[in-house]
Amino acid sequence: MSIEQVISEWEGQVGCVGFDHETGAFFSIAIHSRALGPAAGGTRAMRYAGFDEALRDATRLAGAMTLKMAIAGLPMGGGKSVIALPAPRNELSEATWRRILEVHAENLATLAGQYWTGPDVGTSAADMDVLHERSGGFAFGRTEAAGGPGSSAPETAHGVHVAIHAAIREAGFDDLEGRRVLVQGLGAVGYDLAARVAADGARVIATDLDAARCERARRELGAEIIEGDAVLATPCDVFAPCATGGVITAGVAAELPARVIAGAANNVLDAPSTADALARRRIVFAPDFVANGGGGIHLVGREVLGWSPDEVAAHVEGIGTTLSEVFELARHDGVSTERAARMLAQQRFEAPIAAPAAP
Ligand code: HCI
Repeated sequence: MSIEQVISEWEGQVGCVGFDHETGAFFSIAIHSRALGPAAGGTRAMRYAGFDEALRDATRLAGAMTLKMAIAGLPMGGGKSVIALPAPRNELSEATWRRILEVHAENLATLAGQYWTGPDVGTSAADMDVLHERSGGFAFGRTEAAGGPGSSAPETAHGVHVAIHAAIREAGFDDLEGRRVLVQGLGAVGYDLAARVAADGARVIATDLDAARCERARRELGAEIIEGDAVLATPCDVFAPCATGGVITAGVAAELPARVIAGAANNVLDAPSTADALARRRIVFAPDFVANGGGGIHLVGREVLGWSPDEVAAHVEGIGTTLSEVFELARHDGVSTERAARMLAQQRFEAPIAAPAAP
């Protein structure tokens, strides 16, 4: 896909694009909306096939952030940073990574608070410490040692867990005892989620590219480990995508042997219309921008709204109520849950709840 196509197919702005010759990293910051407050969304740092792919990811993810903030009732807009790395993150030297963070921090400073970042794939709370310090403060999610609220992964996993419970009720079963839950991706969020459903008595099936993570899940959670290419053909009650986006295509939706889809990955569907095929098969899909909102609730709740950890947890529990509204609206209007969630986000977008001023 060309850069012209990427830009012409979306409604936002690209705040900053740059290439750093010293490291070979490509930087982009997409700002989808600032209607509800400054744009916010994480910094994703990984390898991409090309700059157009990186920019496409930034724009699509920024759009998802707008929906995520609106439906969670948070006073922020949607944005995202994507850094296309010159080599896999774990092969970069400390000096190269440091330089990449410094260039990114300069981009954040240029945007002067129109966009706030946070952790995402390939960046950590420790990286937010650097970005916060070097940008003049425009990063959420610093370590507790640096005065931040720490990792957003536990609250993201908490929210997905709440979403799974709301979705299984919609699918007609009340608990996870003996149910097969397939977790795709055992990163900080996926592993935490797998532990939560294992504690509910679920039979965990898991996969990850990293053999050590799989081994740990097998040992600690009794997980059955499967190959990555077996994921979409493995029968399960709940499929929890917690790795990359775009895993559910129309072809997958027609065949997936699951009753519920609820996970942490952003943009799980390749297109919103793919949800129609899931609805036809009565597969209950918890839209990702609702299910994975716990991280944003943690970061914005703690750092913008001044919430305590308990208040954050209570708002994350609210994801269950929101999903019940989504399911109800989908049933009432005869539309997919994705469509219903977008309608609900749009309503909240047009009538934003009163909230303290954003930073
Ligand atoms: C996400 O949910 O994908 C990221 C959450 C977030 C919220 C606010 C700023 C940065 C990241």
